[in-house]
Amino acid sequence: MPLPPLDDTIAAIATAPGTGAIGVVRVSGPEALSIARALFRPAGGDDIVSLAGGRFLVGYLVDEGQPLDQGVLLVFRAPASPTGQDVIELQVHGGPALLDALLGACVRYGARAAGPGEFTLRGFLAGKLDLAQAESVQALVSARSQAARRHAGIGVAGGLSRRIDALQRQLTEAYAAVLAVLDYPEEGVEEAALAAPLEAALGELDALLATARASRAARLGAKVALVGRPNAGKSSLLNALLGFERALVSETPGTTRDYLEVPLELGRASLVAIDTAGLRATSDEIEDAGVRRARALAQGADVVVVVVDGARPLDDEDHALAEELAGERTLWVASKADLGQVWDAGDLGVPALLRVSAPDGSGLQALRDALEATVLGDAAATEAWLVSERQEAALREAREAVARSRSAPDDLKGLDLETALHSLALVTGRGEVTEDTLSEVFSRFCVGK
Ligand SMILES: Nc1nc2c(ncn2[C@@H]2O[C@H](COP(=O)(O)OP(=O)(O)O)[C@@H](O)[C@H]2O)c(=O)[nH]1
Ligand SMILES: [Mg+2]
Repeated sequence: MPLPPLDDTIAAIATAPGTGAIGVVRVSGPEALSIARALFRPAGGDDIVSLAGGRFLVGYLVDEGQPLDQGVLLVFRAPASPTGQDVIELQVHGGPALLDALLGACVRYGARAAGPGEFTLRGFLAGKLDLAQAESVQALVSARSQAARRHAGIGVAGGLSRRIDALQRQLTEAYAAVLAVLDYPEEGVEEAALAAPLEAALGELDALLATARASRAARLGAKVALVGRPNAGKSSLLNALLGFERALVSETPGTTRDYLEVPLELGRASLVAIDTAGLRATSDEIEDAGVRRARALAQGADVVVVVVDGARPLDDEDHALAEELAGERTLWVASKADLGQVWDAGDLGVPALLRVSAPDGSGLQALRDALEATVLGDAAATEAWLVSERQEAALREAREAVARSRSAPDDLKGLDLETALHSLALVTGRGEVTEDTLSEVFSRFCVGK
C-alpha cells in the first residue's frame, strides 16, 4: 500500500465521534496557519500567521461571515510540533454537526481530510517518535484494561524503544567481533567477545517475547475456562469471583448447559471468565453438546481452572478428569471448603490445590493471585511490553537469527547477526522501513491521530 501524500495540509476531527464537552479539529501542513486565519477571529485581534508556536488564543470561529462557535486556537510552529509541520488545533464545543462543519470549512480552505494515523505518520517521519512509540500510542488509546494501559504508557515514554536500542548495541558489538575475524581469520572469533553479548541478547529477547502473550491477554482479555463435573461448584465460584450472581446455581446437576463469558478484571490482568457445562457422560443431547463445547473451551483457554468438589470423596471420574486436564496452565481448585475437605492434592495427584468456598469467600484471593501469576507468567517482571503482533514477529525473527549465529561457522555468523539487527530495526523503525510496514502500522490508527 503506498503512503498518503506527506507535504500537503491535512485536517481531521481528533475527538471521539458523538457529543462531548469539547471537540477538536487538528490541521497539519503548510496551509495550517492560513486556514486558522480564515476561520478564527482572535478576541485580542492578534495576527495568527505571524504567531509564535506554543501559543493559544481565545476567540470566535466564523465561516464565510457565519458565526460557528466560540473556541480556542492552539498554534504549534514547524519544526517544533507533533508532526514537524505547522499545526493548529481548534477547540470548540463537542457537537458532531459543528465539528463536521468545521472540518468541511478547513477542507474548503485547502486542507485534505486525513486518513487514519496520518498525523502520527508525519510525526514518525519527522523523528518525533519511533515506530514502537507510535504503536504504543495506538495501544494506549485502545487499552480497555488498566494492565494494557500501564504497559502502553511505558512504551509511549520510550521504555520499549530503549530496550530495543540496548539490544541493537549488544548485537552490534558481537557483529564487530565477527567482522574482526574476517580480517584476521587465523585468530578465529574470540569466544569471550562473542559469546557474552549473544547470551545476553538471547536472554533479553526471551524476556521481551515473554511479554507478548501477557500483552495480548491484557489487550483482548485472557480466557479462563472453569471446568469440572456437574455440581462441583463452577457457577458458584464464578459468581463469587465476580461479586454478583451472574450464573445460575442449582443443586440439580447439569444446570449450566451453554457456556457463559464474563469479563473479570484483576489487578494487573484482565480476564474473560468462561463458565462451562459440567463434564459428564449424558444421554441428554443438548447437555452433551454443552459438554463437548466445554472440552473445546478448555482446549482453547489461556488458563484452565478445574473445580473439584472438595467435600465429597474422590472417585474414578475425578481421577480421569485430573488426567485429562493436567497441563502447565491448569489450576486445581477444591470447592466447598466451608463443608470440610475430605481429600487433598496428593489424593488427586495434582501438584497444587487451592481450597475455596463460594459462600464465605475463603481462598478467592489466593485464586485471583494464582490466575494473575499464570496469565502474566514471566512478563510480570518486565515493564516494557510488546504491544503488537508485528513487534512480536520481528523479535521472533531476531531471536532465531541470534540462535543460528551461535552455532554457525565463523564466516557465516555475520549474516545471521545482520538479519537479527535488521529485524530489531523494524521494531523501532530506526533503519530501513518499507512503505508497506508504515501503511500497516498507521492504518490501524484512528482518524485524527
Ligand atoms: N456449601 C457450599 N456449597 C456450594 C459451594 N459451591 C457450590 N455449592 C453448592 O453446590 C451446588 C452446585 O453448585 P453450582 O455452582 O451450580 O455447580 P456447577 O454445576 O459446577 O456450576 C449448589 O447447590 C451450590 O449451592 C460452596 O463453596 N460451599
Ligand atoms: Mg454451573
